[in-house]
Amino acid sequence: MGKLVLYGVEPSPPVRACKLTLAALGLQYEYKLVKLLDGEHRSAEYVRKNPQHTVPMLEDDGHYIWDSHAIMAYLVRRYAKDDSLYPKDFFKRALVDQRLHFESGVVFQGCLRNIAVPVFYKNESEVPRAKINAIYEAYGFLEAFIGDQSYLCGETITLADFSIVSTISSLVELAPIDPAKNPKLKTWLARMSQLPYYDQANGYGAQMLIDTFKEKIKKII
Ligand code: GSF
Repeated sequence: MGKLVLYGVEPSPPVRACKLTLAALGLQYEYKLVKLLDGEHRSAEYVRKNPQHTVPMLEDDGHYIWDSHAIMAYLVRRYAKDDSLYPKDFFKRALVDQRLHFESGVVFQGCLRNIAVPVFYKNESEVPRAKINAIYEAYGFLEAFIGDQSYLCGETITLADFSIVSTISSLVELAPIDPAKNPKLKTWLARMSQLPYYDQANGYGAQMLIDTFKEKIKKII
């Protein structure tokens, strides 16, 4: 096994999803902080490795892999002792994949980035109500996905849980989960936060992002 290096920054949800996966797998890795605000991710050296200049990025044995979902799936395929986090069974894997794509398109891009980009990069301090409503719509979908299960894809934890908790835990201040409307989502989030490695891998970074949102967002319009 080569030395694993994760490039990232704490508040980033997809970085935290990778940290959860690495912790769940018990893998040792070096963590390299990429100072996004100083533009480190746009340096010639970083762009040579990842032309999309995003974090997270994983380095393994001279290979560079980015997009959290690709990184998490790679880590399980390569290093996990069993396939429980990302089952080989066709139907079980299709379900995990559906949730991972849901995180990528609907939750991360459609909810979180849609709010964060104007706030962080254009200094906007007002968020249109429609963007908050999009979060509640996503909560509704997740409520249905969880159903009577303990986790998003059944009774055992999968990569889908790590991916989706990274974003949802960052949105709960902007859109508090109403236990009357989304009881299953609320219980699932509480269950996830009980993981022994949760705070270190996700909780602290989520709070950092929440604090920045609080500081910059003055009003929902
Ligand atoms: C998202 C990566 C991303 O946008 C994934 O890895 O899951 N779908 C991808 N990362 C942001 C940081 S953040 O918002 O989490 C990033 O790297 N932005 C800097 C840039 O230049 O895009």
